Amino acid sequence: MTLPDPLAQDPELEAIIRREIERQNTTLQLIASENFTSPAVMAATGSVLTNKYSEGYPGKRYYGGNQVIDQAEDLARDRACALFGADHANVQPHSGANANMAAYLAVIKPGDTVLGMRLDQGGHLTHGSPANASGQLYNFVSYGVTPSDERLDYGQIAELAREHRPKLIVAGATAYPRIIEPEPFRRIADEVGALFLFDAAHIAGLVAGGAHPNPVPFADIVTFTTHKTLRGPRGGAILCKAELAAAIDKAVFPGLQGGPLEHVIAAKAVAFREASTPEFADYARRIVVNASALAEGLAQEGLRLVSGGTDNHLLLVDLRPLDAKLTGKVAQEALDRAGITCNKNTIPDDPRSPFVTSGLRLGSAAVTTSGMGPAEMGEIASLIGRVLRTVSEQGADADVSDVHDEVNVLCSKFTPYPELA
Ligand code: DSN
Repeated sequence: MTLPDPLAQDPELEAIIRREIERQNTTLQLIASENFTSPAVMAATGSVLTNKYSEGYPGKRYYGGNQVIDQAEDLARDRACALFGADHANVQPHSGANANMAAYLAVIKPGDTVLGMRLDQGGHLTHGSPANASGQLYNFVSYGVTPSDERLDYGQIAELAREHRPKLIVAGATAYPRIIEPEPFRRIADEVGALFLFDAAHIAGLVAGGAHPNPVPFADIVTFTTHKTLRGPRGGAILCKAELAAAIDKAVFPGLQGGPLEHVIAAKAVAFREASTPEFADYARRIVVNASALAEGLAQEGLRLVSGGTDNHLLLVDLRPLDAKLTGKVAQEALDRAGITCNKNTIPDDPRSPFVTSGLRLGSAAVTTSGMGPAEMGEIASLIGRVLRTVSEQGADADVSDVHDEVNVLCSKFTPYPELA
């Protein structure tokens, strides 16, 4: 695959895109919410479907000329339903955040009580953070992980639900390395008469590949993103029970969004098809194997894994056992200089602010896509250990170029887009 010729007429932008291809091809991508999507997904995203206005839904559009677009959106909806075993799919949300806000708009009213996981315990902004519209519009009551094992305690969540009688219970996380069991949430929701929303943004690919329990049979609504472990285009989607279909669709459009991005919806259809193959199931399994291998390697480097390890694609690393003064911010910047891309992250009950943090969040989805396995995870753990020890001993601006050279060699053997290089 080559870049489209017309881009050559805009050398300024072409150079920027080439620099980003080079960055993705030559450095390690360990951000837990990122992946390398396929050329087919990128081709659909870059297609003429971007030209069409199609407010509404297949068969019920506000503008003419949607007879072909309808087929693409129907294909995406049908494939999403088949992949996850859902009654209904809305594939129009531009992002996971929009999917969550649309779900709230569909089933609760401003001021209603909702139970969700606190952001600094692993939840998401849209799970009631005061900085987000969700926290401003709704009365979120938060649960977190236990101080003892840093895992969800379904008994504690049940107690909170009994005390606060929420209208909606939200499960799901952006920084929780363990399996989230949908079944106990369903039981709690039934006991207090709440609806149950599972935010599967991070784990949608693991669910599709059979490497994480599927929340669809248990939840009233499942929201997810299509670009993380699912490896599709950047975007969101909502699955729901048949009886909520009309409310969900109305909430997405006209409730929250305008014209859908039909080129992205077509790319979602491509990704749903890719995710339904045996190769993808094997990919999902390898993501989990690689995350475990990375966790083991990092523990050997003297780092502490929040909750002691991982069951999914992500790891939360507590830097303090290696160096109590080393912050996530300094670690992220030093790793960036070494060609290792990840993000600083609060760990449960972190004494530092979200801009500084005591931890790092790492994920294995992208490096697994590029073909790496457990041996490379061991190598990456040792490279990370070297960078962190260097900054710990020599200061935040320490030279880590020797590690960068080794990262380049490793990436030259596992290049995600060799055809674009
Ligand atoms: N930005 C996403 C993540 O990294 O988990 C959450 O929205």
